[in-house]
Amino acid sequence: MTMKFFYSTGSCALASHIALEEAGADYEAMRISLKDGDQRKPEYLKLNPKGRVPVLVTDRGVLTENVAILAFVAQSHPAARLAPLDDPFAFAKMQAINSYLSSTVHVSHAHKGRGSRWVDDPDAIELLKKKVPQNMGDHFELIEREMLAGPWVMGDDYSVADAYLYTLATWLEGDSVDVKRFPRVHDHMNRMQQRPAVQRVLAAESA
Ligand SMILES: N[C@@H](CCC(=O)N[C@@H](CS)C(=O)NCC(=O)O)C(=O)O
Repeated sequence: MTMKFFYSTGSCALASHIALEEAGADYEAMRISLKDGDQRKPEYLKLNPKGRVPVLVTDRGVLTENVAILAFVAQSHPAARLAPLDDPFAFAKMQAINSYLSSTVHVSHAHKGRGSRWVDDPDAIELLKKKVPQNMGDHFELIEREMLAGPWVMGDDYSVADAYLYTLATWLEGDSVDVKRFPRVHDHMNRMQQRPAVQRVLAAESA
């Protein structure tokens, strides 16, 4: 069965989109517009009651959450070698990084545009926004120092964690953080942009 992959341009779904493309997966990309509120339409909420992207519809059912989709894509396409599949410890290390990106870095970024998830007071929303450059800067300092073995996140072998790190690194500029502060992350972004699968996905998402 051809899987259906729901994404929105400029969103965190880019990570899973790149992984699907790198895997050579049999999937159809379905674009929705977060700006137009497609994620809150009844048909979409039937797929993902959380009202978020990404969503991957498989022959076994629906998957949400980048961390889950990335692991599923890597494990169901072993020939693409997108994760250390034979090494439980290395796989867990990769998942630790993916979880940090999802639960900490992404959440700090969301304080810029989605502050009303946490507070109602307009002054408090502004204060959340104000803190974004510092938080994102702090997170990427840690990533630069501790989580990017180089040349890829896991060292010599490319993995789905590279797609995820790249996706969140593309948000830095909009969060008023200069990526050049982090030479290894900057170098990683440039290397990602040279990968044919990444170029195909970026072209498809911006078409
Ligand atoms: N932890 C989730 C986060 C998903 C998420 O927040 N997606 C955002 C786009 S980056 C979204 O769909 N936002 C729509 C909304 O908040 O209405 C994941 O990594 O899949």
